[in-house]
Amino acid sequence: MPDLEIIGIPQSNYVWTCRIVCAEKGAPYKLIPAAPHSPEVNAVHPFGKIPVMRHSDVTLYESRAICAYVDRVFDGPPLVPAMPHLAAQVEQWISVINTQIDPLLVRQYLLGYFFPGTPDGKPDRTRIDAALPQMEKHFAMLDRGVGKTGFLVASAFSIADATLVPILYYLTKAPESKAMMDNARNLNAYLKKMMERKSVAETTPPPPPERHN
Ligand SMILES: N[C@@H](CCC(=O)N[C@@H](CS)C(=O)NCC(=O)O)C(=O)O
Repeated sequence: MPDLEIIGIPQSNYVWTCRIVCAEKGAPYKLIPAAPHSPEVNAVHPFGKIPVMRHSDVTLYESRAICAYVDRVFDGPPLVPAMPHLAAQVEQWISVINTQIDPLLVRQYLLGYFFPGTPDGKPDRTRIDAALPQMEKHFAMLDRGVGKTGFLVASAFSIADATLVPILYYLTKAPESKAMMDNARNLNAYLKKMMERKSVAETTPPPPPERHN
């Protein structure tokens, strides 16, 4: 029985990121599918967010910290390059994904479809429509980012790719973002290739229902 536990429901983009990293490293782990703010999660994360991690007497929260820990503790290919400027680029991507991409594309736009919180359960058009004008810029930046090598940093898979791929996958499940993905040639090819990667394919959660206007 592996003593590494990744705690959080598998549909969460950040739980998926951690699982991709475990798979890349060949790190055996147990997935405990706990919801945000459940007792298992609250015991570790001060704000009740998923994922959290337990490994022997080490507990961690925040996907970035969990991925860094798994990368350093387990064998397998390094998921942050050794060269300082490339390692810094990985950090730069993770930071911009966490502070710009995820808040707009996931929390505001996608959750406006999948967890709208509207009285009738219909998509929250106000929230979605407010996100749309800024989204083109995000897609253009990401399309440029993967255009050169097919990876976010240098020519190898890194924690930055593990952080981006789940978000891109979910963006293909809502109409406007799917159209933007279809128009972003590099990003489209990148996602297709990443979805075929063993670590991604074997951790992909069951698909959410497609959402329409
Ligand atoms: N910065 C955190 C973000 C984690 C996060 O936002 N998780 C979501 C699920 S994808 C969550 O727990 N949401 C519930 C909430 O915010 O209350 C990380 O990288 O782990």
